[in-house]
Amino acid sequence: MNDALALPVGTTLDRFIMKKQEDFPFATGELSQLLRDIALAAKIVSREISRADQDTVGKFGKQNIQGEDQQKLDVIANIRFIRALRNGGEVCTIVSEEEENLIHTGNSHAKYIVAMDPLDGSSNIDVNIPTGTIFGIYRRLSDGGQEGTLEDCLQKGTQQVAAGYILYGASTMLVYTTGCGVNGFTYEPSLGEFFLSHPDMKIPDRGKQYSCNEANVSDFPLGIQNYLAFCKEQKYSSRYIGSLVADFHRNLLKGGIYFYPGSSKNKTGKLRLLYECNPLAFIAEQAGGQATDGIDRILDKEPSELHERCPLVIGSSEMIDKVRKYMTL
Ligand code: P6P
Repeated sequence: MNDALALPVGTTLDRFIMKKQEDFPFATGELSQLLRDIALAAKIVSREISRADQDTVGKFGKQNIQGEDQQKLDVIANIRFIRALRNGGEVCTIVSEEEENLIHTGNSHAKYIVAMDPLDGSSNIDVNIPTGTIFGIYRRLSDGGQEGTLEDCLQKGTQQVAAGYILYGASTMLVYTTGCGVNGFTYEPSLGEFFLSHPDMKIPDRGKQYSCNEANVSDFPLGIQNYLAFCKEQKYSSRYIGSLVADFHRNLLKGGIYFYPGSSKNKTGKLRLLYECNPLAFIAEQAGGQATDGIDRILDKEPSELHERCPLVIGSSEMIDKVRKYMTL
């Protein structure tokens, strides 16, 4: 029984974190503090996004490791999360989409690693479309007293101790799991607090919505093309915002499937395993859904590089099973 059901809607995030910590007698409070640090950065980034003036909107003028134009808010969000995690003291090393190499915080005795996409979908900011932060949290494998290692950061998704996302939408929401279900919190800017609004979130086993960029359909694997044809035969609705966190969140609430498959041009697709696929896969599974590369479970994948990409099919369990059938015909 998830004890979130014991906590009423309206419980603050801080109270919720403390309550959950009580369930773990040996908890030291470090993960609780780390979650608070993430929530703090989320509040600051939410304010920056809603402000969106000439200092924050538009291109930064450089490209990130992915060769993508950095938006000013990409850089701002990256700095804000790194600063919050460094000052919070619970994280020794960070993997960020915006940084080619590992970021060592100086907290050499801290036991956690964070892999994050500080602001996914940032090219949508200028047109006021929702964006999101995605994060996964791991325990370091190396001994304390030194910088985190590459091995610490290249752990399988099953090793995540927590994962979540912040959706900067009509309202700002923080959704996370520590492996005991998924809970959603809505931010009230006038009070500066996140409040429990979606306790014990479960994704419906099936839905009638699919999210993909159909412009690429001719490059999709045949199995995916056939599944897409099936969706149209079933008269499902196409819903593609172009912002992964927003599409994922809608499918989590209503049921549905998002897929960014590999293609003939790009076998591993566009999304990154460490800080986009793994955290959302952990959440999807904790909510009763699935996440695969079309066939195999995302969380079982053995990362080999910090920024490696991976095809992603994620959402309602029965829909993911159907894709697997088409992919293995
Ligand atoms: P495309 C945003 O850049 C992102 O990483 C996801 O948020 C989004 O779902 C996808 O890429 C959109 O990619 O190729 O369809 O524009």
